[in-house]
This record gives sequence, C-alpha cells and structure tokens, in this order.
Amino acid sequence: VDVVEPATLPHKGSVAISNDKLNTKTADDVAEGKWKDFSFDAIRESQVARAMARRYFNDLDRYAESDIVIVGAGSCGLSTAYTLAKARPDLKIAIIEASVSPGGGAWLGGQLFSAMVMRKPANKFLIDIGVPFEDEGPYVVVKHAALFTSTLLSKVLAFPNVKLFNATSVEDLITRRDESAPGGVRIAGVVTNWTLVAMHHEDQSCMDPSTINAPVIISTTGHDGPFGAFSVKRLVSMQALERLGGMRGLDMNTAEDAIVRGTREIVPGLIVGGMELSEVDGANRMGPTFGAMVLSGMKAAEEALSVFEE
Ligand code: AHZ
Repeated sequence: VDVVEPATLPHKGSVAISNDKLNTKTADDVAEGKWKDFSFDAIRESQVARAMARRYFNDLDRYAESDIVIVGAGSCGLSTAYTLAKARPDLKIAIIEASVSPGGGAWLGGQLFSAMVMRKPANKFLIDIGVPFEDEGPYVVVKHAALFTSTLLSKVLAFPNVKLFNATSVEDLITRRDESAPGGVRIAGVVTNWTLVAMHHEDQSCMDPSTINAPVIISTTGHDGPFGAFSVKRLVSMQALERLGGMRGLDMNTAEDAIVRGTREIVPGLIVGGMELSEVDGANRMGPTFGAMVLSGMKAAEEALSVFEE
C-alpha cells in the first residue's frame, strides 16, 4: 500500500491512495466466504476524522437556524419528530437529546420488563411505523419496548430534514420581549452545550454554550428529575410561568387523557408535550403505558404545523 503523505494530497482532503488491491475482489471474496486473504481497501485516519467532522460542522451551520427544535428524544419527542418530518419535508427539524442514547424511558416497559403497553388508538401509529403488536382489545402490547424505540428512531433519522444532536443538552432558552404574551416573553430558540460540559458548570469556568434559533420549540423532556422537565422549570425561574402544578400520583385513566388533551403552546414559541406537561398541569402520572406519549407527540406536531400554515 502506497499512502501519499498529506502535503501532496489533493485539495479537500480527498483520498489519494494508490493501492493495487482497490477493487471489488474483496466483496466477491466475502460473498464466497473466502476470508483467508481478506483485506479492506486502505484508508488514512484523517479521512475518517474529516468524514465525521465535515458533516457535523455542516449540520451545526445548517441547523443554527432551524424551523423547529425538539428538546428531548424520548417516546414523545420521537413521535413528534416523526409526525412533523413526514408531514413537512421542507422544514428543518433539530432534535437535541442530552443522553448519548436517544429513546428516554422507552427502551423497556415498567420495572425493566420488556413488553410495552399502548392503549388504543395509539396502535394506529404502530401500524404507520410498522411495529407489530398483540391486540388485547382496548390496548395492544409490543413484545419489546426496544422494538418500538429502535424502529421509530430509525425512521426519524432517515428523514433528510431531521438532525439529531445527541449527547447535547439544552441548558437555557432564547427569549425575546413580547408585550402581548402573558409573561412578556416569547421563546425564540435554545441554548445548547455538550451534556458532559453542562454537567460541569460547578467545577469548571468559561464554558459558554452555543445556540439554535427557531420560531417553534417543542419541549418533551419528561417529568422532573436530574434532566427532566427542563423547559418548564426554566419558565418558572425566568417568571414566564408563575409556578408548576407538580406531577401527581399514578392514575392511568386520568393521566393519559390529560396529557394528550393538554399538549399545547405554554408560552409563545414553546409547545410542551409528554410527561413534562404533567409538571405544568399537575396531571397524574400513568406509569408504563405509552399511548399518551405517542398521541401527545402527534398533537404537539399538529400545534407546531399550525404555526407554519398561518
Ligand atoms: O435525556 C432525556 C430523555 O431522553 C431528554 N432530556 C431531558 N432534559 C433535557 C435537556 N436537553 C436535552 N435539558 C433532555 N434533552 O428528554 C428525554 C425525555 O424522555 P422521557 O422518556 O423521560 O419522556 P417522555 O415524556 O417522552 O416519556 C415519558 C415516559 C413515561 S414516564 C411515566 C411515569 O413515570 O409515570 N410514564 C411514562 C409513559
């Protein structure tokens, strides 16, 4: 393998490797199960670094002005993203997820059991994304919550107008004065940082964040916890919301209806869905039944789309 040194590489970091093994022979060998002389085509480490960095920085540039930002990629946020991206391929949708692994609490059912329960009519969403289920009458059961989350995630990520920034936290909201709004402010974007940085503001200094502007933010950060209920807690501390109602105890029957019905714009520019909403409205929790997360995501998407249809 004759690797050309960087000084003589052509512009734009393109490959300049002359290698007499650069052929399709290896693919044929793999197909035929001939592993003894297998080798990949040669690569230079900088090609890998540039392949990742160029795309990431292009995305940061492209999505610095987004149409919609979804905060939190749990079952509600991902359902929102799917509904939006499918309906409006022309809108730029950024998803900001604090964790490395998107999906929030939807990788398992309750108490770390595998199966996921959804009450009808949320099964229509499962049919749409192609997730099989057992029909139990008023509710359906997916054999493993991870089947729901991985299928939904793969569909969301395949949309060309969606970018997921994971391992990235929203650590504040961008605001604009708006005298017509009840709290005098409109939300106009999000303030972001690497989650690992956001977790170390206490012991490191000078770690300023970055920003994304968007006319519509949809917050689905789950109920209160180390990272949960982020946006609504911030609304209270900035006095755009008087106080939180506080999530109430578990009652599946009241909880799911309340979350779906209540999904709405809380202050101008900020729609709240999923369990984050229970902290605003003082709604019950529903525990391990996920139909309301899907339908709340669909309603949040509809609320957002009405802004662009005005
Ligand atoms: O990592 C969080 C999770 O993936 C992410 N998140 C939270 N704060 C964030 C921030 N920036 C970026 N500041 C943030 N991301 O938000 C996601 C929330 O997912 P979730 O599964 O916790 O919430 P959900 O509302 O989509 O689903 C709730 C599921 C529950 S909890 C529950 C109960 O306890 O009764 N019942 C159901 C169905």
